[in-house]
Amino acid sequence: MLAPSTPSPRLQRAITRDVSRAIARCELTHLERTPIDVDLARRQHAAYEAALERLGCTLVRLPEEPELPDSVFVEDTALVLDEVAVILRPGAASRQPETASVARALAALRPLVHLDAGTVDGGDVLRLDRTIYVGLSSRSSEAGIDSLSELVAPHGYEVRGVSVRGCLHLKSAVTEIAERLLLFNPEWVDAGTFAGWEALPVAPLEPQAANALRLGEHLLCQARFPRTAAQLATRGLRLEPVDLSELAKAEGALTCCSLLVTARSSGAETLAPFERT
Ligand code: CIR
Repeated sequence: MLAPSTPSPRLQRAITRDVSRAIARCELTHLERTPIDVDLARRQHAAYEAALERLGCTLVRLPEEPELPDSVFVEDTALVLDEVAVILRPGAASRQPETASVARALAALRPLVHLDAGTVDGGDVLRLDRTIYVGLSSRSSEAGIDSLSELVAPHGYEVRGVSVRGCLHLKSAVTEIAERLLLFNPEWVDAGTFAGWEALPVAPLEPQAANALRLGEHLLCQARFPRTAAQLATRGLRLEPVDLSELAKAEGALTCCSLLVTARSSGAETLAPFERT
């Protein structure tokens, strides 16, 4: 059980989607296929959603997509910035139909633009201030990065490609965990890429621990990586362990199961009332 927590300072919505009954047919790149217990995956996913709610998010829950095995991993379909939401083109063809329903949900919250060349998975996108780093992975292409760059440059963002190795996405290798602080796996990405940011390495026995989800002062981390959690605790981070071990068999982690949409202090979107779907 998570301890009661104060909400994140800025209200935000979290778009999520139920685990597909077809998840056994998910894309796999670095893992062997093993049986996935759909009911357990759904229970764990529900606990993840509950943690998001406890920490101040209002959920926008999209209905299950029975024919789209990886559709629970909504992060890969879009990049949400304060100014605009970019509807991406996932690198796996089986995942490209996932974007339509996410675009419909985002249309109420942000102006939309669409990647129109190449491919980019949201899991490859790490925004740090006004720089958007994109992993040069098997899913995200140079053409996609160029297209993204054209779409966000008018809003003052610079896009940079980043080499990654040995993992699915850039955010498998590195995530932002606190103010000017990153968590990373030195085997998969070079921390020197992120000038001006302190980078903590994961525990060597926990290579997949670098994917954590920052929610204001709180950090959702994966319960199955206690060594890394112990290191993070020494930094005074407010950890919220979550168990998504069943979705890990589909190469999913924490950031990939939600799209966070921060309420803007100005603009068309209003803070209340939040709709619940
Ligand atoms: C895939 O290979 O596309 C899915 N099985 C896993 C996607 C995980 N997404 C993410 O980390 N952003």
